[in-house]
Amino acid sequence: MLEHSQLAAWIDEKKTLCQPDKVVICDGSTDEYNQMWDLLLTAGVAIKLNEEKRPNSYLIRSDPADVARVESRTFICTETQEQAGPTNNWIHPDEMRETLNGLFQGCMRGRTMYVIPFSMGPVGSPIAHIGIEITDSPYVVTSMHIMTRVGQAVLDELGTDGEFVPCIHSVGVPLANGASDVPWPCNPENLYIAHFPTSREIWSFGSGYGGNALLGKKCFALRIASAMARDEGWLAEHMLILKLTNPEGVSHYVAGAFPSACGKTNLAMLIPTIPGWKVETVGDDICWMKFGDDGRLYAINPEAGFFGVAPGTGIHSNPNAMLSLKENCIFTNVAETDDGDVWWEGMTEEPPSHLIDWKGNDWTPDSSEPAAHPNARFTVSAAQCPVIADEWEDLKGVPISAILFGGRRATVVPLVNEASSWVQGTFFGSIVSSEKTAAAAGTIGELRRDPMAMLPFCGYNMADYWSHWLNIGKRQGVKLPRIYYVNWFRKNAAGEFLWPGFGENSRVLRWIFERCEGRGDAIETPIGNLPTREALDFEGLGLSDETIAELLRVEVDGWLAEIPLIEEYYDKFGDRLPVELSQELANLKSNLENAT
Ligand code: O2Y
Ligand code: MN
Repeated sequence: MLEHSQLAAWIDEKKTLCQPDKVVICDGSTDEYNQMWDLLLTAGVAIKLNEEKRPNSYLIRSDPADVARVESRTFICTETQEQAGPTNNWIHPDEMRETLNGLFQGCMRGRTMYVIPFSMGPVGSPIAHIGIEITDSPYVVTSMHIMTRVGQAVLDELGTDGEFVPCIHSVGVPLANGASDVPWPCNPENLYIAHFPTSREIWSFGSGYGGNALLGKKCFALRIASAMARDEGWLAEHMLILKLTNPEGVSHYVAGAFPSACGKTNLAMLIPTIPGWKVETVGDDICWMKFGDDGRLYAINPEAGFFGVAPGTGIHSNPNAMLSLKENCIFTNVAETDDGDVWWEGMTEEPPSHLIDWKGNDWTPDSSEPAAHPNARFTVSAAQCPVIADEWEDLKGVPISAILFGGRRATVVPLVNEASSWVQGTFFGSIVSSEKTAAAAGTIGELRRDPMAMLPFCGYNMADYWSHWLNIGKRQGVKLPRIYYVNWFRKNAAGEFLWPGFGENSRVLRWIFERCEGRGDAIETPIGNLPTREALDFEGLGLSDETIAELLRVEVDGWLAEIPLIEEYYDKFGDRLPVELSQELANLKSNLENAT
């Protein structure tokens, strides 16, 4: 019996719309988790992995047509197109509601409607928020168990009239008159991932995969939460959160926004190479920050698990992720080994001699296709990470000292650059870009602007989002984090990386730590504050003087060539572009011109 009348009415309304055979209110228990796996095993979509090798873990193979987030079918439904902005797909809310009501009509016939009460963030935290996801996918139920906090504690926290974000999801394949099911039902021809920022609702139809279906993650914790944060004066960001501790035991918390394929999870779990320093993980993907009474920004990781990309994750690239994956995991679209375990490209140097690939076919190293899908995922509780910070579930959050923005740039952007103000830091975030890799559509090396790594995740006009960042900086009596633009991916003329990356990134983190402590030398340059040669520890890296100079160089010509590209990008936002950002761009230009 639900005590929250608005919630009960919403569930009733959706039951009438979707016409499921039955309704289950999820309690988040282990029994419920196991029941879902029994269903998925019987449906033939899941495989229980070898208990000796990978206890309590499962492999799932999705339909090959349903393997990733689909940005082209992701919509922000605001009253006007301008409110959604030039970087989002827009459909008017009335039109979208009509379409969705048509699609959802009877869409759960022959299925069970699961109602998942979930908290994004530790239950009871003033930074956390609650959602209710309705879904007809048992796979979504299992994943939500790991990725969020599910169950009665959430309903208790909601009480009789607490606020929740209603999220409704269907795979979009009703089973009429006892029709038989397929292992992974989905409806890619009718795909919609729709967000209504004004009424704070999410509707998702046609996909059972990842960010399309686990609505707490990108849909709620970023797209809807970014609009909530704008209205309520906080920040919902696509950022990792790490705790950095020096040999004396002093700690600072750092948040970092990086576009995909820039090693965000690896950085969140980094093992420092510099003696005595320690990195611990608070979160690997999303960060919610609200002001504390002391004027500092306090952050929580709203998620409870990691939904990490498997290919490329190995004992050398990310030992802590691999250690997290010992047991109690879900693997999606990875390959299966002959002894009932999992494998993916990059897990070991040598591939096994035989595998079953992500599509269920025999695979050998001679096969022309990868064994695991490039977007294959692991799902695991964050609590299993060997370097999870003790305070990762603190209700009050952790105080953020520094924010990093980063992209993948072979040229122009130096190893690290400190903003001299919040406004300049916001400018840095607004111009974040990455070179396209072979994995992305488009010309290799072409720049994709991904402001604050939020391009696919900002729930409203990006220019208004920048204004919100600037407004955060205008608040009285606040002590804001310092902002840094980092680039681990600079290359020389021969196309070789100049910086070793991985654990060596701790050397850059150390300089940032020292700057937060009021130490660490920097020189003011036309582009920001760069570390002096002596302030960064290059000891033992074997880098030549030329390489070090190149990593810390102000590439004046490269920056000057970039100015018109930034101008062109900013032009997209018309008069909504905050004047502070065009002013920063103008300052940068004149600083560079004066330097020539
Ligand atoms: O393809 C998906 O649904 C996953 S996307 C994803 C998952 C975990 C963390 N980040 C992302 C992302 O796209 O940024
Ligand atoms: Mn992400």
